[in-house]
Amino acid sequence: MSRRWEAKGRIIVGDDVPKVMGIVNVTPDSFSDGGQWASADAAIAHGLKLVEEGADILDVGGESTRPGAAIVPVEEELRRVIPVVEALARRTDAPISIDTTKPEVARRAIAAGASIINDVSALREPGMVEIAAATGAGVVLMHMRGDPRTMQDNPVYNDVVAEVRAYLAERVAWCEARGVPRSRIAVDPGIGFGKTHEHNLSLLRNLDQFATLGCVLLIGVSRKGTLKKITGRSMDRRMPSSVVCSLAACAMGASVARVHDVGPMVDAIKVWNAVRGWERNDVQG
Ligand code: 9MG
Repeated sequence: MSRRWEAKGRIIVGDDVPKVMGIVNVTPDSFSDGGQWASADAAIAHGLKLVEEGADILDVGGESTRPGAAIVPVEEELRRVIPVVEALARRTDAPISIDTTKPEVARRAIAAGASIINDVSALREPGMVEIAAATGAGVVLMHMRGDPRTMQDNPVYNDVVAEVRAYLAERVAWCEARGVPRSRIAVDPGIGFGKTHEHNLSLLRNLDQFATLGCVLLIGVSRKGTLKKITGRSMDRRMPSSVVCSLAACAMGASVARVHDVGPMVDAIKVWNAVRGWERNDVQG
């Protein structure tokens, strides 16, 4: 497993200590915290609080990716995220990731101070890979079957682990051929994106198989429906299961955990590191 991930010349992951990516949704309809941080001021305050709690990276998104979510026009997405990225880049040293599938949003967010593109469609939109190559941004390539409107309509795989792995391998090679080196790429199997509960569990049980892709592995399970299947808990009571599942993923090779509950996740990593005799290091810059 490569433990190195760079973005705009800065090392985001440079050691074996898992990093915490805090979620800043600037959306009225996100599946887990929709509406709570929808105004720019609220989202900025929330992002700063996550940094205080120990977030290594902030992931700012203006379009919900929950199952069935509506597409947001580019102007509206820009209106939501750019002031938030600008303010957070000014007020914190934490690397900022823009969660978008739209090249224009990525371009403007990077100009406003973001250094990572978190793209649930793995840079498939025309123009996106060129922006990543030209700006030196880090990227997250996530696997998704279909799109958020349709992805949970009876997803079928013969071998979910092999198929998701092959897709990510193909996307990594495709990006490399277009000027985005492997050291700037993180891969993500996309828990909950066009997968049943059994598919999600198979992926989580076999995270070691993604290690051979030679990229940092990022995992996002926070508050997801697959945790409800296991615990029966409603959204507002999924913090403990989110932390445990994210930590289990880190123990199986993930280097970055994308989470809502940054403080509890940071504590979990500190305890895990203490138990194994390590200290939690900060992002090197
Ligand atoms: C935006 N978004 C929602 N869930 C996600 C996940 O699991 N991974 C990544 N990379 N992005 C996500």
